[in-house]
Amino acid sequence: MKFLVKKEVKKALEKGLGVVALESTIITHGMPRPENWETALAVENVVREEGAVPATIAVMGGEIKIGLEEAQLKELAKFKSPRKISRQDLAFAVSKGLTGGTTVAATMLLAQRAGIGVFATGGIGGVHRGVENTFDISADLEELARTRVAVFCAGVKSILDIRKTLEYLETKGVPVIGYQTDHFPAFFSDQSGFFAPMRLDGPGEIASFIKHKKELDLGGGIVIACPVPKGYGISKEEMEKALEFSLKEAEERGIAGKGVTPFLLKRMNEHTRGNTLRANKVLIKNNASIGAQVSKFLV
Ligand code: PSU
Ligand code: MN
Repeated sequence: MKFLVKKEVKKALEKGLGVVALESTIITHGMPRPENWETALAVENVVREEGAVPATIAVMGGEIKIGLEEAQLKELAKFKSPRKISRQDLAFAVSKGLTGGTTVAATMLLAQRAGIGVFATGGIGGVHRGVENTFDISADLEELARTRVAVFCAGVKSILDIRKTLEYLETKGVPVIGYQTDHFPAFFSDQSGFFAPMRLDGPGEIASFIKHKKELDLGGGIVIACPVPKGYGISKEEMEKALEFSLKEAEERGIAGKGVTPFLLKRMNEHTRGNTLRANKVLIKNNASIGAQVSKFLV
């Protein structure tokens, strides 16, 4: 098996510099072309601007890559039918020499193996609406319960059942922190109608929290929920309307399993005439920036 850590990332880890892991399903399945490639590159640059080193994680030709060169990032963004690789798919992708984006779950576990403790993404997976019929609960939640990585995200996608997702995380003992907010954000909008169980207000506070959690040897991850920057969110009404249409379509077309999230994201973007994509691009950069600031406090 090839587990390849990019030179720049390896050096940074050896020197104890800040490193931020980035997921790649958002590139392969979360955004249309060419925005996927532009955003992937922009997010890496944001991390660099904050003085940390980005490590986009993916599987290419069956090789696990911790950090991609620019050309590889482009290749992944343009790849014809990339896989969506979660924990369940990892051994299959490696053994068959496949190429694909790693989900939050797979990226977390690979980051931990590479010694990276900070990870930024758009939104994590969670408990889907209608779970009582589908049993659809993202592997991201189980990974958060078992893998010691701090995940910087914009909360939980509004396409999910947010109440049940928060309950699940509580059951699993995963701390959920609102970053500079009392409210738990809902990805495209800065409020979900639920409070965040905890609130912290700066990179130093987050770093201190991470250090103490480690000292307590609690295991498992942390969700740091950063609201979408002001002016870029979408109103609850617009989102709910688009979601209602999209969910109905998904049901009619019999979309299931790992296809659900990419389908809903795509249709939501079409229904909102690009507003969800616009929000997505801004919020992922914001999360990466906060993650990078915190990573420097941890060294
Ligand atoms: N949020 C986005 N775009 C995405 C995802 C989340 O804005 O593409 C991806 C993440 O990789 C996350 C995955 O881990 O969706 C969850 O998929 P599922 O619900 O099938 O577990
Ligand atoms: Mn699922």
